[in-house]
Amino acid sequence: MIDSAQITVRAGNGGNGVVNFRREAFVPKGGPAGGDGGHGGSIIFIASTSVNTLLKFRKGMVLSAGNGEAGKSAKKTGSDGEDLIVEVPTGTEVWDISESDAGDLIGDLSSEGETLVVAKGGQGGHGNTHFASSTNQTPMLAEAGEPGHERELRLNLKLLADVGLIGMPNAGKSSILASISAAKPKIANYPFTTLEPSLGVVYFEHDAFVVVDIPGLIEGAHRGVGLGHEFLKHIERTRVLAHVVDASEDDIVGRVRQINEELEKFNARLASTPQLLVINKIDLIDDAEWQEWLEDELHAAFGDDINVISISAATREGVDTLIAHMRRMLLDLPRESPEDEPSRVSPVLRPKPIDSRSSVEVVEEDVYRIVHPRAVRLARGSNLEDWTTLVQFQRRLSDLGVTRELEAAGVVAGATVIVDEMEFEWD
Ligand SMILES: Nc1nc2c(ncn2[C@@H]2O[C@H](COP(=O)(O)OP(=O)(O)OP(=O)(O)O)[C@@H](O)[C@H]2O)c(=O)[nH]1
Ligand SMILES: [Mg+2]
Repeated sequence: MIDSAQITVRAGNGGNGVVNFRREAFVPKGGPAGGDGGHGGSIIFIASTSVNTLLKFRKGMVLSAGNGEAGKSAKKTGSDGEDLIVEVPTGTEVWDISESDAGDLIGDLSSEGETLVVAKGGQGGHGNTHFASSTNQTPMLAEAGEPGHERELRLNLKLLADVGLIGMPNAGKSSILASISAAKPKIANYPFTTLEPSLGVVYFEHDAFVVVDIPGLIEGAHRGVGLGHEFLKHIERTRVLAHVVDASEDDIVGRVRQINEELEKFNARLASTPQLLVINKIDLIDDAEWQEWLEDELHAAFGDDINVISISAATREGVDTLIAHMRRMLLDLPRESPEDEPSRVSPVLRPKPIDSRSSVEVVEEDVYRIVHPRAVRLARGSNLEDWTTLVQFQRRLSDLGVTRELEAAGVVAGATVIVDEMEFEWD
């Protein structure tokens, strides 16, 4: 089963660079002193085995990181926006679905502690100190911060079950799953009601674990008799097996043994998975001494250290104890050793470079738009209404190679040039 969530991630914008001059007595404008904007915070996912599901990512949720602060006077850089670090369950796949429903896989957080930058914060804009030169001691230009990266994500988590419910058909495995989780598996009084595995999340004391219910097993299941074989693989990686037996059947010891032989034949490792023996349907037994008698039988057959618990999925008798018992067994077991795989930091995913695109668009005859990202930020961060600033901006366009592109696109004196929300006449 796949747990899935769709969210929006919005990294912080870079802070604007500012235009500022040193104040000196008798000097109308001292040297440029406008500081740079701080960088926007990024959104970083970190894989954690202490989170089991994607439930906390509600539909339509927007995760955002802090914006960078604007630059200050005296060449002071604004402070950076705070990163947002979000724990996701180990095993989470991250898909970018901003452009298509199918999406692009941008990362797979498969080992504990692995991180992935899912939205990169915008760079802070340059303050006017950066635009000073030997010929220009009063730079009027400053750059706006780069917008933070925003994208739509789909998270997928292949739920790895912690506990597998096994046993003969009709023992009540699906009834147990339904009584301990919100799962709604089909339940009926005939064998092979369950045709494919279903999973449920069990909550217990601020914690959660995942239980899988598989079709019933019968003799020969390891060879593919019944439905068994195909589904035994679903419990190969569970850490605990809850072996369910119907209390009202005869020869309980023989039944338990038979299922264990099937497991052993399929995969020896399954036979050594810690087991909890669950005697279900005790509401059908009205003999007061029966339970004690059965436990003695089971201990005699399988040794004193087997775990046995008697319950009724129908009346819920013993069900809470069953949950606590499963949890205790899981706590006592080591996790699949994540230490084997050293945690690694994934490459930072940057917004797709727009460089490959042209810096100039022809809007209509004699109207051009500059889309060069740095030029746009410069226009946004400076006051182009001011004539001196505009002249400096045009000089800058030439340095950035934008003028050449405008000319190649056919711009002539008198044409309208648009940049960001500003329009001016080309001369
Ligand atoms: N009296 C009683 N009946 C139960 C109890 N638990 C389950 N049953 C009944 O036993 C029958 C089988 O239950 P399921 O939960 O479908 O059994 P299963 O082990 O999932 O069966 P398969 O999917 O066919 O392998 C149903 O009629 C249930 O209502 C119980 O504690 N007491
Ligand atoms: Mg079932």
